[in-house]
Amino acid sequence: MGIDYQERIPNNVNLSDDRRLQRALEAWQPNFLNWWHEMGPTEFENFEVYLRTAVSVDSKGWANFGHVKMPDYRWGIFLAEPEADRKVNFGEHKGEPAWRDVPGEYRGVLRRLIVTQGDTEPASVEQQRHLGLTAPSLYDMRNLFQVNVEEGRHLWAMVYLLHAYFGRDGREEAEAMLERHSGDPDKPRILGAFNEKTPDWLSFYMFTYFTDRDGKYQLASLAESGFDPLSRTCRFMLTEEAHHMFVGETGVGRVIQRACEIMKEHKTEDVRRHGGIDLPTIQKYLNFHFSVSVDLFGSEISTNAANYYSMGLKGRFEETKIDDDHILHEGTYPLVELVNDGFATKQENALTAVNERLRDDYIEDCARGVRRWNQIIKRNGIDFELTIPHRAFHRRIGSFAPENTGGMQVAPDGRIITEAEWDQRHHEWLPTDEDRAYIGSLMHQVVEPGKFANWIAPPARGINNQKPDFDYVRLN
Ligand code: BYC
Repeated sequence: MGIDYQERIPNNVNLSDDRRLQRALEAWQPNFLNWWHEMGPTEFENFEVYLRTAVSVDSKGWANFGHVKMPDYRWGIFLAEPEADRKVNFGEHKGEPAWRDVPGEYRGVLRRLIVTQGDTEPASVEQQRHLGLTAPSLYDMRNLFQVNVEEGRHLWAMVYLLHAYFGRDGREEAEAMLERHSGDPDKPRILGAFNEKTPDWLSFYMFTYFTDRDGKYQLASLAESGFDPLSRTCRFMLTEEAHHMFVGETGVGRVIQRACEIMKEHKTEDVRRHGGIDLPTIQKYLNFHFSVSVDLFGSEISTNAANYYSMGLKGRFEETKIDDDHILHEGTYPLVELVNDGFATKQENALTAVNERLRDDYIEDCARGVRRWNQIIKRNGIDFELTIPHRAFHRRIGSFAPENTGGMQVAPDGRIITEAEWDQRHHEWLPTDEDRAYIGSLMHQVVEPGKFANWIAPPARGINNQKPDFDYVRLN
């Protein structure tokens, strides 16, 4: 009897007609499920979770809500609808018809970009795999699992491209994505931030605010790609990414709200004494997650990035809305650099500076949400402001990484400091072991419907307009 592919793997890529792709995916799927069982939220496999599942890309199909056990979630393959007569919109091939197949001369580079993107998706599931055990409410637990299954789906999206367009080496890369693991000393994930731990819920909210936002900007740049299947895949992924950033922004916002309530109620700044998370600790977590996430944009001056652009494979954020020649042989872009004991802005070749331009777009977006967090503090009548640290603070990649600054370090306010001052004061700026232990001590699972841990305020509204005491996860 034939398998109903539409039922098992919802898709809009005509999977049921493509025998070669079916065989490749059928071979990969059991390995994916094994990986999910071993490296995903293992303890929660048997519980029903109120998940949103995409079964098609139209407005009705992409948000179907219902209680599902996570291993039964239908990881589908969806590409945004094709645009008629789409062209390559930038680089040396500008104006040529967009590619429906992999341009032979760019095969290796394109595969590498897809693998780097794909590698982050299972990495984040691995990083978050134990958080269900300490969820501050059923609402939050459900959001965590929604994020997890969608990151799994994003892995499927990249694996689809590898299987459908890259033959044998694509299949090998798809396997390797299940073999590297976050933080594994021998086979780590490719990018730095995806080997960091996400041990507690404050880290999770910061991760979904700052690191998923890198995902938004990277996916948006890949959505400009001249390789049309990649563009269409990323466009659909972006619709899901928005929810992840919502979880981050509202999550941090609720922790801030609760800190303010405790400060007002007890007329004190000692929020910890009353079991909340104090604003200075939130600032330290923000500093950490912002700095590891800005590293994800690569070096300020990058010939890799220039090549991706000239080849027409990875564009800039909202490429077609930018008013220039989209070839960038001549334009310049302002770049902040370290000179002697201060910063100066230098005009760089716009083509080699595309990473920095994307980082600038990202930082501006990050700052908007931080302003909204500050509004919460202000509305509560409290005199405190969260700030985004200077872009050169605590960097490991690019021109501000210590190996490229001759040992000079940068404080969050942009002051250049010696290594000795850094050693003395970094505990004021980044979470210490003690801070992490305190946050860890607050992490206890709350599973009574409608109840929330003491350190976080309830959300303004439920998912899909559900009532506050809705059973988002059925734990029995
Ligand atoms: N960590 O010219 P450079 C997401 C390497 S997040 C470690 O500076 P390039 C998500 C680089 O590979 C979005 N290594 O950088 C979020 C290169 O290595 P080789 C993920 C790094 O290549 C939350 C060398 O340093 N998607 O979706 O211009 C949850 C010099 O390279 C790092 C993408 O990233 C680092 N941070 O740019 C779930 C898009 N940075 O050549 C999901 C695809 C650089 O010396 N990736 N290196 O061996 C890219 O476009 C580029 O690879 C990067 C780096 C922007 C990441």
